[in-house]
Amino acid sequence: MSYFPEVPQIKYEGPSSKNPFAFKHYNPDELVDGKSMREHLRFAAPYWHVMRNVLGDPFGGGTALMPWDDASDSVDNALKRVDVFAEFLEKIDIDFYAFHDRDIAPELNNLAASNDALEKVVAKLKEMQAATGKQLLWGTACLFTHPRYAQGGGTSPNADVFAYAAAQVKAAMDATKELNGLGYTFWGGREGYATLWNTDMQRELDHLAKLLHMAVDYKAKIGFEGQFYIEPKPQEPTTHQYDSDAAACLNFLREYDLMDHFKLNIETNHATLAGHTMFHELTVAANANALGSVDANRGDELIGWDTDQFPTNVYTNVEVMLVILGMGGFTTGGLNFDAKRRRESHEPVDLFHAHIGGMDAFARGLKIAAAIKTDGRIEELVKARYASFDSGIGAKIESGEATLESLAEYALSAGEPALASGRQELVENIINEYL
Ligand code: XLS
Ligand code: NI
Ligand code: NI
Repeated sequence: MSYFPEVPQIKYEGPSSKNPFAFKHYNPDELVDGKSMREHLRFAAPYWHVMRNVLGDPFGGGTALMPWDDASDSVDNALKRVDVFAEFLEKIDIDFYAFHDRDIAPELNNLAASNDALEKVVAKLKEMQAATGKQLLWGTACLFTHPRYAQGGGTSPNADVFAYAAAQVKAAMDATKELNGLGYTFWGGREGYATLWNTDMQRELDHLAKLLHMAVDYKAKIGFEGQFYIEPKPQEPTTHQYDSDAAACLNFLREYDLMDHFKLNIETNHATLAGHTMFHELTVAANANALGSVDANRGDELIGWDTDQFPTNVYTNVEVMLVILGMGGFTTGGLNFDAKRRRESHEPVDLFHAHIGGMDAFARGLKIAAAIKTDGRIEELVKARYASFDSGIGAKIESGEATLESLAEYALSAGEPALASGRQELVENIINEYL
């Protein structure tokens, strides 16, 4: 039984191919910088967008055609989706996936029933993994959809809600461990606030840290070896999300003594919502040795929300891959397409067009980033900009030998500093040689 009968196995056909169901640039076994593209890019498909996103927007309901789905909350329906997802992963040739507990299994009338449903679907996912070799990049708990989480999960003013959230995190961690997940993500769904007039910010942050410490303890207790991630986002759904950007997350992790246990999962559209480039957010995380994984998507310059579009901007992908190559590649993480089709692209085949586009655009990003690295001219330019710190007074500043007094004395005799050009346009020209 095929759920995508009109879609063949997607294979690499090269840049001259006009076949919409073929990769033009993603050639999984091709070596780039000594590693296959498959190993570099570690693509993952998110269950929530591929299997559960009906493509609604604030002004209208879902449009997505899902002929396999009876739209019910039954466990049977959930189990059937696993078969559909497996066919999707196989045909598109994506090795990893990610999920929220409530994407894969329904939320039922009470927690025990929901936990039970989750276990049943996890058992089926385990079979699917064994049969296909697919791997779980990360799991997570959905602490934002149900009305009980309207005022937060770990930051809810209601202790019973906190307890419910903790129970869900526990079950989702159990599920992730059972599936040998390589990671577990905390995206602060509604961990933030709308107005400070009704909010005790300090107390909420303390509670969030408590929840994360409980997760760290439980992780050790059950022997789950996956990597924990925090995923920054500045707003949406709340006005002020606590995990607003990479720097805020790092500060939170340091303040609450969690730095050893977490890395960051950086999402492109969240970076732009925070008023940063993805390049900036990745660099902040990588500098702290805390860049773990990527939610690869993009926003729309003209719409100010998390549009979660497919990452087809090659320029951005070059920047992403430069940072990833610079840190020596992913370890537990990968490129998770936290992206959905436009509401107008409602046919099942559009799932394939969407992912083919993202994979090809990232394959180009990887190849161009590797070429720019090998070329070395940009690296040289950057090095040259800081050359005055390599010796003399600059070296003394970096080594800590210099003091305000010694520098004041130096500046008096050295005269007015002579600046060299930043050469931004030259750098941009070199990048465009490769695009
Ligand atoms: C929402 C987030 C979410 C996380 C997983 O904006 O991107 O999808 O990745 O909870
Ligand atoms: Ni995300
Ligand atoms: Ni997002």
